[in-house]
Amino acid sequence: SSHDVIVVGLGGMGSAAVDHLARRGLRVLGLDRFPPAHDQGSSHGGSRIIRQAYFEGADYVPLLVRAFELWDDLEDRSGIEVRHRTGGLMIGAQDSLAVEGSLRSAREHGLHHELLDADALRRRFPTMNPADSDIALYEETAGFVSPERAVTANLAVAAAAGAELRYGVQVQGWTTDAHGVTVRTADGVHRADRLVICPGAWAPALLADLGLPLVIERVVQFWFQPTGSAADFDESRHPIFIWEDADRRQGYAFPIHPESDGTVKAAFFRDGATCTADTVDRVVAPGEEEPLREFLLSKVPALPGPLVRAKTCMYTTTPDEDFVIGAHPGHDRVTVACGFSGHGFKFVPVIGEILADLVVDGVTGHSIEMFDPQRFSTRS
Ligand code: PYC
Repeated sequence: SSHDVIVVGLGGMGSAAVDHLARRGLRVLGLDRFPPAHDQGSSHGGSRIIRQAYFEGADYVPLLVRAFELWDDLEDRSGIEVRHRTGGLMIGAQDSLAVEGSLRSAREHGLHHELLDADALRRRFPTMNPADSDIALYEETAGFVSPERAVTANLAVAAAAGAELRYGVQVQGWTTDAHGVTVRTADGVHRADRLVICPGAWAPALLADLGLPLVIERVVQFWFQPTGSAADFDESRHPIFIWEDADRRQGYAFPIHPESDGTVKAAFFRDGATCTADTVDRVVAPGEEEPLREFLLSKVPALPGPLVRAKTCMYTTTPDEDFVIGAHPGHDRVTVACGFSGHGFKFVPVIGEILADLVVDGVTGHSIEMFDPQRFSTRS
């Protein structure tokens, strides 16, 4: 066949996969049902947090260290600015997951960080109104990336390295045989030696045979105009933050930046309503922002001013909130990456590297045991 590998899905993960595969000299065909850097999946909205003191688990830290190197490398190779270094705050009670987990990761991996008590937090970041019992871990290298710019950069360098990228092509199904893979689309059939599936929220359809216990969540991102001075929320002085309350709800926000139109983006992390990618209600109802507004009002009082915009996005969440990456258990020519559970985008370039390792070498030097696609069916 004319291609070594077909990559289905060119969102965050698939766009990184076509980049890393094309760089290694493979003849790559990338397919997506939407235009480049579209807003129908999970890789849009102008900003995604990046951080290394990872409260979700210290095992993620080596991947994050590599991802940060690769974000810089992507900027260098593409000439497209993707990364904003704003610093980041994980805030909550001493025993909150946000604080305790990030501190554990920072200490275990020797990551540079500062601990701020409530007074120090108020002094240093005057927009913040913590309870006296709140503390914060500050990480200077944290910040955010633009998902649209990241996807655009990945696709540009992949195309420059020879990848053939097709958009507006819906994949209807795929099969494998002794000689290769066949991908059926509305436009016809494509053959290759191998297949990489990065389906995002379409995983239940494109990977139905895996029987993964995924929940697709509808999450809403809200853009507020601060009531306080816009300068106080500018990325030059305001960090990203994730703030956990006594009910373990986590709200997060990004500072104002040149592409945010004077607004601060904020949302709740996780706890979206269950949906499917094809039937998700993309209309945001009047008043949907009220729980978030109330959450933010006590914590960053000048943040939630007039609501300027709101937009839905989707998470593809696994029971343990760890990713699904590896060989398809029933098809050795097929590699899958999905289930990023609302915290995957910061890993995008290292996932591309891992997928290229798996396709080209059959193994990767990165630790991916915890992402085993078969872990949910293994009886212990
Ligand atoms: O992964 O940092 C993250 C994140 C924040 C909100 C949603 N995901």
